[in-house]
Amino acid sequence: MQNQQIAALFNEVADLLEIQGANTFRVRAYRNGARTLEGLTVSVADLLATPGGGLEALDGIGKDLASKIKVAVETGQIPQLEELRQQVPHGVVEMLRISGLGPKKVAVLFRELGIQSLAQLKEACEAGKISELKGFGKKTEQSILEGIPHAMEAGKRFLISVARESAEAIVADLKQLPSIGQVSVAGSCRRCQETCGDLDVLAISDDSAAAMDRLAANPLVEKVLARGETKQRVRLHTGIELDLRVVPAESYGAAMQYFTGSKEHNIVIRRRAIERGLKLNEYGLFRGDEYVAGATEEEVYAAVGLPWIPPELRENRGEIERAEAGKQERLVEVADIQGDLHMHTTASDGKATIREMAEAAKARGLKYIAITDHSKRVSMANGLDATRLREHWKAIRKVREEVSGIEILCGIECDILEDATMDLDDEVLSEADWVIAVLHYGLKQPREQIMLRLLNAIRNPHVDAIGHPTGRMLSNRPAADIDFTTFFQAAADHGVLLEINASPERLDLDDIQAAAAKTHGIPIIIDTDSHSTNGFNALRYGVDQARRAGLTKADIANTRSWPELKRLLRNS
Ligand code: DGT
Ligand code: CA
Ligand code: CA
Repeated sequence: MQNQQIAALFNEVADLLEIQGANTFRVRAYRNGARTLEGLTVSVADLLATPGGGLEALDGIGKDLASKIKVAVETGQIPQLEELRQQVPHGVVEMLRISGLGPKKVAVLFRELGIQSLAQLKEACEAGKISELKGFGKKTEQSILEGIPHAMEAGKRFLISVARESAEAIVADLKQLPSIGQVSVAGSCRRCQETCGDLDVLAISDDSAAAMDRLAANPLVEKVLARGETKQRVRLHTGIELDLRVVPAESYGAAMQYFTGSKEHNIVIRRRAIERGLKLNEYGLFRGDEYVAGATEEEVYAAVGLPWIPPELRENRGEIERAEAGKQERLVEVADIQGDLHMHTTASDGKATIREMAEAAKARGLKYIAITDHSKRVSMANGLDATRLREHWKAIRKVREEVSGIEILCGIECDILEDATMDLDDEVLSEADWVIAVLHYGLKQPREQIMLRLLNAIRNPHVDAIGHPTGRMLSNRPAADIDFTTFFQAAADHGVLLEINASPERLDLDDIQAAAAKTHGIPIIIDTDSHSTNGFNALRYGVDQARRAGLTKADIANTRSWPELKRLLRNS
């Protein structure tokens, strides 16, 4: 079991306890533990394996949680959670995916109305039963009703961060087996999609039984759902299901190509094979009955007259035509990124100090960072007013003096308020090195008001970039209604940069929007929005999103040095 997975289980325990009305301190203990695990750079499994590894010494992890982590690493389970899951129906937990419905409200729906599923919740809303409950009201009822379709969709898929961590752990474990040659993840996970419906793993072996036994014994696996000659389907404790397919070496490339998808991409590739008198399937490329190729993806693509195409692009959105015309460009890579312009510290809702963030960024090879804590509107996150912000900047300048080898910018993540004004006035914004403007509240406003807010922010002479432009959260918050053509045109006209926020919950802009922004000539920044020193781990998800948008190093502003990036800004 990996950190993120255990953290997810702890969060689930906390949710379930809270739904049951348990003591707040108990609930908080699990949430704090989860947050600590999410923020760790080392794996808990390694900590446990090191004598005196110091799990208990970690912030938020006491004796009790430490022993639960140990059990989770060894068995893939938290026994208490299994019990709680028996007590609270799964459908009740699913209601938590609706934005605005926390465990306390869900508990009321469950206890007072006996609602046990999203479908029942929908019925109750439509019958007007929710608004009759104490603490709910008509507005809440309407907002719940609107959130149900999104919650139903989100439930079927898993965030890429969760999916990939599981997939990589399983691939690494299968690699240990001597009878396995190559093994790799395929499907949407290999294409670096934002979310995955299930995982697809391929392995070369002539002993498929050994491979399947090994997978079945993996502590991440909850249950074997089906097992055949060459294919096994399992469910992991996180809930995600995984297909393992065992193939012979001569089919590996063809199988990787086939099972990486997407279906839309594969249809065109297969058609190209047919046009060349070939037949392509997951076993290989054939002329009649004669095997022509299939051991590597490169030879499969070459046989249909194409260079190898990066998995991130395989959506049949023009990548095949570009590859054919020799117009494949080198996509941006994690190593190209020189700076990170969106992060938090203990001044607002971050876990680390300015200095800790700077040291961690430097250790990862970043050359500059902007500290962008929240502005005052975000009171829940201890947002800063002008006075506190100026104090904070003073502290940042001090750290800048003390830490060499990295540029530390005095920034701010400034809310664009519901009435389209900025949360901080121009005078204080004008003193910042870097201003990233964002929508946090009122995301459900009508398109006209959302656009007014975004356009006002873009026209504000002190705003350098718009962060997580749509405001969406993949698991529970739909995007704001944006007229993208107008938005991109305005950003391009005023020299405002746009962000791909790398947090796996956000990945905002998405691939299609980021590609559209590029056609307007807008430089994109990829930021981690780190709330701890481990937040920098998210960079790869942002880079993957940019790659799926077809973006190159030149398209990403923070692949430049800070002085060069500054030249892109209108205030330079
Ligand atoms: P997911 O799991 O919903 O996140 O998305 P994928 O892309 O991983 O889809 P999945 O797991 O159903 O199948 C993996 C890949 O296998 C898919 O991307 C393309 C290929 N594939 C599966 N079924 C078909 C099919 O009926 N026709 C074609 N051409 N390809 C298929
Ligand atoms: Ca899949
Ligand atoms: Ca699958």
